[in-house]
Amino acid sequence: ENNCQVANFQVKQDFDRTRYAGVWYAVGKKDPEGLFLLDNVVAEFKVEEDGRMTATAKGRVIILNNWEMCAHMFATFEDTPDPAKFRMKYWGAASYLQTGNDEHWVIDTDYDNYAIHYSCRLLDSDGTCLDSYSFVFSRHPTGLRAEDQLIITQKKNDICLLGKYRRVAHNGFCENSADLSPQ
Ligand code: AZE
Repeated sequence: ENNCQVANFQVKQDFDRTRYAGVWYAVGKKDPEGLFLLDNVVAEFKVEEDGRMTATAKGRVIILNNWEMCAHMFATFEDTPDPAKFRMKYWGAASYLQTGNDEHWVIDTDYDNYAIHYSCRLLDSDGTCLDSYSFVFSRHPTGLRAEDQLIITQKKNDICLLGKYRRVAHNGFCENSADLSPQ
């Protein structure tokens, strides 16, 4: 029992960033407050030559004035004493996209099929989280295998977000839409 204290949330033991690298399709998400990636979210993690983790991500967003577009995002990760906990600095290919510095915790992954990530943006004075987001990732755009769904449900419960996720659709928006941003 962790009483929803963020400090007590368990993360992946002996996290291996090399095995985590590659493409992940978001299949579920719990949104934070404010603007966020809507759907068609695909992330690609890399380990650079100096060992640091980086990522790119794409996803459909609607920004001011109801402008729908595919956001092309970049991220660098700062290591912490826990190998599964990072600080993620991120920015958009275009200046009107979001920039930020968020926690990036890998709660669980088997590296080959599923991963569940967690980020608390605002900690309450009682140690619970006031504003969080989380992605369930799959190596397969079609979704999670039945055997992985049970694990993910358990992990959602462990991080006090059970029932707060939505399915993330993949309909090719970020492949078919002209992405006018550089790179
Ligand atoms: C994440 C993991 C891979 C790298 C990045 C991720 C998060 C990106 C965002 C982007 C928000 C963009 C908005 C634009 C208007 C977690 C998928 C960068 C949170 C809201």
